Amino acid sequence: MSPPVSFCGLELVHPLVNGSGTFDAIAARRVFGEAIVTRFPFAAFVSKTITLEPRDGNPPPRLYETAGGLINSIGLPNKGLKGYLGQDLPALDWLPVPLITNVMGSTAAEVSALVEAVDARPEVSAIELNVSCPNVKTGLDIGADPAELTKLLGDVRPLTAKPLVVKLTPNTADVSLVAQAAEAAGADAVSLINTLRAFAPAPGGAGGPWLGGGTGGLSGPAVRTVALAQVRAVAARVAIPIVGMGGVASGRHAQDLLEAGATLVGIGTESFRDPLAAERIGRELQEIAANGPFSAR
Ligand code: RRO
Repeated sequence: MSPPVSFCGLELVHPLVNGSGTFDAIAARRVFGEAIVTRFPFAAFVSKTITLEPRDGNPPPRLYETAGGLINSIGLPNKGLKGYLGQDLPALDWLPVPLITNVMGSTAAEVSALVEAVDARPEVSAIELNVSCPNVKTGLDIGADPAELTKLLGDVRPLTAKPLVVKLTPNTADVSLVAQAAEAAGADAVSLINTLRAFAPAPGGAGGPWLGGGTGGLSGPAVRTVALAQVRAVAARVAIPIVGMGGVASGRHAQDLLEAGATLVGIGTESFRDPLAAERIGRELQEIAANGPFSAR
C-alpha cells in the first residue's frame, strides 16, 4: 500500500482518487458486486458533476477518439440536486472511502443552493466546485477569470465548513493566477486539469462538428504533459493542496504529478479502459517508492 495521505483534514489511505465523471461507483457496484466494496480502487470517491435541475446532457455523438486522447461532450447529464440527494446518496451508502460531491451552477445563486444542500448531508466529506461553466452574462468560463472566481467564492465559501476544492479549467491564459485567486478566496484545495477544449471534425468534410454538443474536452495521454506544466505552475504559486490529474495511466505518471507538487492524483480516462486501473497504478506507485525513481519507467 502507498502511504496514507492527509488531505484537507481527511485521512486517505493512499493518494489516488478518480477524476469527476470518469468512474460510476453505483454502476460499478451493480457490475462487480461486493468485490468493488472490498477492492475499491480510489482513496476518495468524487461524484459526477451535479446541477440544481436535472439535465439530459448533449445529443449524441458524445465521444470522439483522437491520437492519444478522447474528446467528450457529455453535457452534464444528471438527476439534479433532488435526485442526487434522494437516489444517489442512498445508493452510495456502502462506499468504503470519503465522498467528495462535485457541483456546478451557472449563477452564484445556483452554486450557493447546491453547496448549502450538499453541506447539510453528513455522507458528503468535501465539496468540489466545477467552475468550467460559462458565466451567463459574459459567456466566459467562471474558472477562466480570477475576478469572477473571487466573486463566486465570496458568496459560496461562507456556506460550508466542509473542505471546498475548486476544480480548475486549463482553458485560461494563466491557470496559476486563477489558483491564487481561489486560495485567497478561501478554497481549501484546487484540482486540475479539467479537459482541454477541442474540436472533432465530422467525417466527410464541410467543417461541421462530429460531436452533438459542438466542441468537447480532450483528456487522456495527449494532455499529460499539459497537466504536469499546469500543476507545476500552480504549485509554485499556492500553499493549499493540489489534486493533479491529466492522462495518468501508470504509477510513473502518478509519481510525476506528485513530484510536480500534487498531494493527490486523479485517474480519469484510463478508468474507461480498465475500471480497476487505479489498483494497478497504486501498485506501481508503491514499487517506485520501494525501488527508487528509475524503477517502473
Ligand atoms: O459533462 C461534461 O461534458 C463534462 C464536464 Br461537466 C466537465 O467538467 N469536463 C468534461 O470534460 N466534460
